[in-house]
Amino acid sequence: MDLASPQELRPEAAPVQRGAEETEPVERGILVIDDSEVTRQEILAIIQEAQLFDHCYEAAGGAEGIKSLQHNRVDLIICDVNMPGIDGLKFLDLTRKKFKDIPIIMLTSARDMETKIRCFELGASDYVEKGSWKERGPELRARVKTHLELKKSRDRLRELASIDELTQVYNRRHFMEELSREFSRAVRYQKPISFILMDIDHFKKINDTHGHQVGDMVLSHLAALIKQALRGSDVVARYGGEEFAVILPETELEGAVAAAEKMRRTVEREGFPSQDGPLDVRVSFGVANWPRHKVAHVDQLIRLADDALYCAKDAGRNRVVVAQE
Ligand code: GH3
Ligand code: MG
Ligand code: MG
Repeated sequence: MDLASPQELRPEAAPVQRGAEETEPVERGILVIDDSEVTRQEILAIIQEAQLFDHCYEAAGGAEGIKSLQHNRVDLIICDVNMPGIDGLKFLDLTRKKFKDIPIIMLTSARDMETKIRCFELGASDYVEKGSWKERGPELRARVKTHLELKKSRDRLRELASIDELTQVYNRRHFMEELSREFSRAVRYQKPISFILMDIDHFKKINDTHGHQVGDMVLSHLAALIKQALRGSDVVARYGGEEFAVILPETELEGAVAAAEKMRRTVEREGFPSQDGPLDVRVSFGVANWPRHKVAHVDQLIRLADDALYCAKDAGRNRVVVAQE
């Protein structure tokens, strides 16, 4: 384990929740880190009894624990303090920044108050004193349950704060975070990434003719159509009033154009439900791709897609235009 580069830890390696309205149940995971195999098995037996997790991961030390975090979706960590190599305190120190959303319960020795306090200072959520697990089991289970519930509420709040209420896709603030993260990841791993910006054609007219409420319904219906037309790994957001944006990770320019074309056709074919009967809606698209478009910063990628969208409008709307190379 290369301790010199903790910034390389990638919490995003775990499956990221993409769709705003997540219908699939989330699979929960727990990681138990202890150098004693016997202790690990005892703890896992206690945890399994509560049936709170779908996956149990174990690690014999801090380094192995970090590796497990990078590869698995973990919702709670139980970590021993005293271990050879990267011990519990060092593990806290190395992981708290990148994995701050995951509660950690430390296993401490009974009378060492100083270490318990140090654990909290380093970001631990709680501790349980080591001892006979027959006695301590119910306490450990109760604490695990409480911290898992707290994490679920925090996850839910964060999810709500990142979603556009009307359309139930990500809001712009969250989208921008995702985009810079995905863009740096694409550059670091030399994988392509595509970006689509789209804007409803003559939306003002829909509002003026049918009223703002119908306009709102068109926006939410469109968001649902877009999501249906895309892959689960694509990230959809409401970028502005009647503008939407999509990140397509690991997608070449041709794939992104095909996706935009698919969305364009889907919208074109759809009668958007309204009190005045089905409405025709059209959308224009601008597409950009790294590395096809040699941009150094994510803002330039957005700018290119925006220029292409403008060209699509200029060329008569209801079309997909690729940014100039
Ligand atoms: P273009 O084809 O050039 O894009 O024309 P447009 O009419 O769509 O563009 P314009 O920018 O002139 O108008 C956008 C309209 O979108 C104006 C604004 O009132 C409306 N709009 C923005 N946000 C909302 C919203 O949340 N709900 C509703 N109903 N309308 C919105
Ligand atoms: Mg418009
Ligand atoms: Mg607009």
